[in-house]
Amino acid sequence: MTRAAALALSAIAPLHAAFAQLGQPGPWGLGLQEGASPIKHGIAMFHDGLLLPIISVIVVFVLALLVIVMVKFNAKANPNPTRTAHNTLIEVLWTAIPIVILVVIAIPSFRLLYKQDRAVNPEMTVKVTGRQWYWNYEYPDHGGFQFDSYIVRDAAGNPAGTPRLLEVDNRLVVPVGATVRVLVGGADVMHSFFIPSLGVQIYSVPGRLNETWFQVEKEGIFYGQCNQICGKDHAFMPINIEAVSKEKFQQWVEQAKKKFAADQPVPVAVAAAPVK
Ligand SMILES: [Cu+2]
Repeated sequence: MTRAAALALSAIAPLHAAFAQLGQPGPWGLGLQEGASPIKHGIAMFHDGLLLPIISVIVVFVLALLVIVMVKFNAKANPNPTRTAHNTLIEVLWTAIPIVILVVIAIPSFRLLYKQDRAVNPEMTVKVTGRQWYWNYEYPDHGGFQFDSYIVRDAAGNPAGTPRLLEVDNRLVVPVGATVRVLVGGADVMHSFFIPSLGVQIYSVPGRLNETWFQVEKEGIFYGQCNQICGKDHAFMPINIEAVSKEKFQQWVEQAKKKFAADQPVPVAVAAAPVK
């Protein structure tokens, strides 16, 4: 790693700690959120370990060229400019080197994208439906109960002790350590299911079922938000993923089955009409 890249990394590393509050933003936050899933670790490695060093080297190189040109080849220092029009070697180099750099970036990038794309041996599936302006969660492997998840806020934007505009009434509860397949659909317009600390971002598109997965590594609440402009309350449809132990998850499932037994999905045509 170059000195510039090492400097850039050392400046960012301590600030990662500012995000330790379970995936919500913190003061002076810079860089990526602290990760809690294998995909997020892959994304952080890809960014901090590969992209940032490459970008840093290119920035320093281009800046050095600019300074050299300004100092050595200004009108005063160099009154008789050369009339060179071609240099085959340089032209081959400035074509070939960027290609090599892009290939070096592309290979791990595609590897990560394909890893994100399909769950390998998922232990359970949840179905997520984006609606104007809330989320609907369904547990097809646990009897098929489903419920809506709305933002909880007071006049100041957040009830005491909860992060601003990120709290919901019903969380998406999952067991810690389990590979959870997520099927994402849309009921009205496009939304996006986005949980930065788990490395999940997938579009919720009407008439289409998208797939992704996550595996939460520690217990806690992981905050996310809709990430596709979807109407007037786009900013007010947060996502809470609560990772609990397998035993607690089973208890929650039993309670949720009773609690949400009467909940029926809102038909798409009704949901598409203006609500509230
Ligand atoms: Cu939205």
